[in-house]
Amino acid sequence: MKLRYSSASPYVRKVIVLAIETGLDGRIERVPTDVRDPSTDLPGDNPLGKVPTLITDGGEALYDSPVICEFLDTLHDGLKVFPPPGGARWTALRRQALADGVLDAGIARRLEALRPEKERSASWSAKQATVVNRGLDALEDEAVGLDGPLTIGHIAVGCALGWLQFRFPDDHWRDGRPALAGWYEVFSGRRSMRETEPTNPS
Ligand SMILES: N[C@@H](CCC(=O)N[C@@H](CS)C(=O)NCC(=O)O)C(=O)O
Repeated sequence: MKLRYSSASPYVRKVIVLAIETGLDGRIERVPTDVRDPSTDLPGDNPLGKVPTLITDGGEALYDSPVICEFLDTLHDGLKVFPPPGGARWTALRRQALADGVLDAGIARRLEALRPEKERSASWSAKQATVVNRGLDALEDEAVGLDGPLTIGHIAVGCALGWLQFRFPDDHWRDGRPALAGWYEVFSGRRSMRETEPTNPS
């Protein structure tokens, strides 16, 4: 399998963390992909032009990160990070949606800040910041419940928090969220998280 990736993408990080946790990492060749390069051939694999995109051994291109993660989870015999149908599954999927939604808003805010100053919208940026903060507050409220077996929800939350720390260090997401900060302190010590710290693409 081939994974088209960027070293800064939190969605890519979800896939690689899952692959490390489930012992699949050695089966995935990582293909660096610059999504901002106008000449990239990425749209040939993914018309949305986004990473992560996984090319399976059968040659099928899969996206986006929730789909890739669920596919990879079918390829190993260990503890599944997508629980079987039932309450635990919906909680895990909802947490993934919440964490991915925090990222979507955070990335929208970052892209807005990268536009030429006269094209930026302060109200749009403020709206995205509100979404991020509401999402983080919701995660703080349920942080105690994050103890328990590893699921895709945990992986997504960990990657979202790590990305916020990477891109918005001055926002101090931990402030006022002691339970979430405590959970992340432990979670970010996992080998899969330590080996996938975000970096700016070279
Ligand atoms: N919902 C997608 C989001 C993927 C995404 O937005 N990836 C970003 C990198 S962090 C990207 O490739 N952006 C390129 C673009 O939008 O042009 C997922 O979960 O995989």
